[in-house]
Amino acid sequence: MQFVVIVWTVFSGLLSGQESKIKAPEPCGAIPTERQVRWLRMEWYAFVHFGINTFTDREWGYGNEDPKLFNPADFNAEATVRAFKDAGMTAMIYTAKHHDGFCLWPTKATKYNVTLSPWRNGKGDVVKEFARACKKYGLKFGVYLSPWDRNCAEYGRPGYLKVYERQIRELLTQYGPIFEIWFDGANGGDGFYGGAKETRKISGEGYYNFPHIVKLIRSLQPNCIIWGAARNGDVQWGGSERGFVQYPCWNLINMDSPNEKWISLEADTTINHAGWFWHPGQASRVKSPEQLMQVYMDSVGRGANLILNVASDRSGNIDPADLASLKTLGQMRRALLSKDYALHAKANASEVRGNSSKFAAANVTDGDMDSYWCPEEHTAKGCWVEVQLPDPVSFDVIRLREQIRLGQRVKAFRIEAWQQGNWRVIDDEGRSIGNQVMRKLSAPIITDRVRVVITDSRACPCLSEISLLRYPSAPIATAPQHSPPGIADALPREGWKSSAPGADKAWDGDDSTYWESNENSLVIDLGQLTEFSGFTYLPKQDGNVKGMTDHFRVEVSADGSSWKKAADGEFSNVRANPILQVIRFPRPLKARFFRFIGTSALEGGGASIAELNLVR
Ligand code: FUL
Repeated sequence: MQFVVIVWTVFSGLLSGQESKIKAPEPCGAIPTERQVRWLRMEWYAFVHFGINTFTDREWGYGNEDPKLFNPADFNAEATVRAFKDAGMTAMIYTAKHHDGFCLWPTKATKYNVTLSPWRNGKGDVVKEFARACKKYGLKFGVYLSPWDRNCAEYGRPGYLKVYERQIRELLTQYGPIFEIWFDGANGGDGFYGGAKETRKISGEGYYNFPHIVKLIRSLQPNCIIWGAARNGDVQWGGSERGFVQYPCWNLINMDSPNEKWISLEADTTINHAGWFWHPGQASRVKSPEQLMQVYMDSVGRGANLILNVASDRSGNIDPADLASLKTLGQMRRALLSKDYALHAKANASEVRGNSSKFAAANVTDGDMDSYWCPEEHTAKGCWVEVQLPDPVSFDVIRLREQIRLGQRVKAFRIEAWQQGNWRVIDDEGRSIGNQVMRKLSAPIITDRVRVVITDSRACPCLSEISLLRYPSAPIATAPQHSPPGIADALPREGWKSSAPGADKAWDGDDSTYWESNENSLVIDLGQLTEFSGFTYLPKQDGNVKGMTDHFRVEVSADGSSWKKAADGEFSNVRANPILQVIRFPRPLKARFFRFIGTSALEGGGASIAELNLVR
């Protein structure tokens, strides 16, 4: 007996000696920094837009709003952060300064800040309260600091860059660890600029000298993820403000060239259809938990991170309708991730690198994101890894992860299930994996064997996890009431007339059609004298921004010949986020004729409207 033990010890010692000689594959292409790896594992977190716009019903402040307007009655950072924590979020990012330039912390860089507000008698600091609450509840904290500043007299000139740098320094030295700093890409345009009230265009993003800013941030907080910054940072915009990224999703820019660089994607969107800031009446426009779950699948489920905006309202808390949707979304996400049927299941593979346990198939079901299965070096196509369950189970989501520290490799894969003695292809459209991909089947499938066949890869694949999950349905009892995007108090549009060709497309109830004209105005005969107190404008929805009205003037008339102005202004942010715009007049008015004038359009062109409504 003793002899057997000695022989086995010597033999296995030899074996593991040999095994340890089997080297891990070389990284393939650009690889993420540890900062980026940690960040990708955070998956999803909140965005909080809260500032002067919350009190003016605007998306972009002009920069001359009275600081006294900022006066939340009952700001409660802890309640907000607790709600994020309960939903399973890992962090929050706060808009410390939006394009209006109003700073929500007592900065020394500009007078235009929260000390001028009556809130907490001018002694308030929103950044501090959110940072503290995050620390208390174990969430990470980040800041959004708009480069565009419509208040600063020096904006567009070298003087502003000093102001901006000082703001960065303050935020990164006074509030503890900042996990991410967000530099918005919306830049330059008209604004207050210290009273100049003019349009200031900057000469591209070069104006901010981002390489310098990145160096500064790295010196102050080396672990801080830098969003945007003209691709000088760690993470870039997901490409839409609707919370999805394209699939395949590559964390690489300049892929396959000597300048290949790892930059991850962050998808951003807001929990309702009302905008980034809170707006009166937005409760009816909250997205349903099912829609938000889809957003999660189209962002996190494609290998990006998701930042979901849940704005604070005028009291300084989350709107109850948003909160209800967030809560149910959190429950649905938890339900999705709560049971991995593949965890600790047996696994085998077409081949294993050096036959080493370090690279064994079982690594894909051990629940450890760092261990991985890997075939021989030369095998980039046609290899497979299989999961064998003790009993058949029903699932409809397959989650895969790559060991991204060795680069993002897999370019194509298919998934097969063992059914009636054959391998049946259940998904043939896998085109990227990265940190994770969640492939949802059109219907649940029952099987006890699943395999992933790698059909193309940049180098031998290194798969760290295979999970089999069940997609959740909304718990009906807690799902909030919600209505489709729109506005509850819109007036009927029957009987509207216009002599302009195609005008009726602006009120045909079909969001996909639109009126567009080089004449930049549209006169509508409402058919009778009508009382209304505002209007809504839906920008065209076909993704082509050319000709999209972004500044307007509206006029009204009782007889169609003498006109008076009802409102003018900006449809803020329609380029990136072409959602319904709600414009309210200071007081209700009566008119029979309504004239919409597009005073400027994106990328030239006249004016356009997908849908127009008058509101009671
Ligand atoms: C955009 C901004 O213009 C919006 O107002 C919002 O802050 C969004 C997150 O980024 O570019």
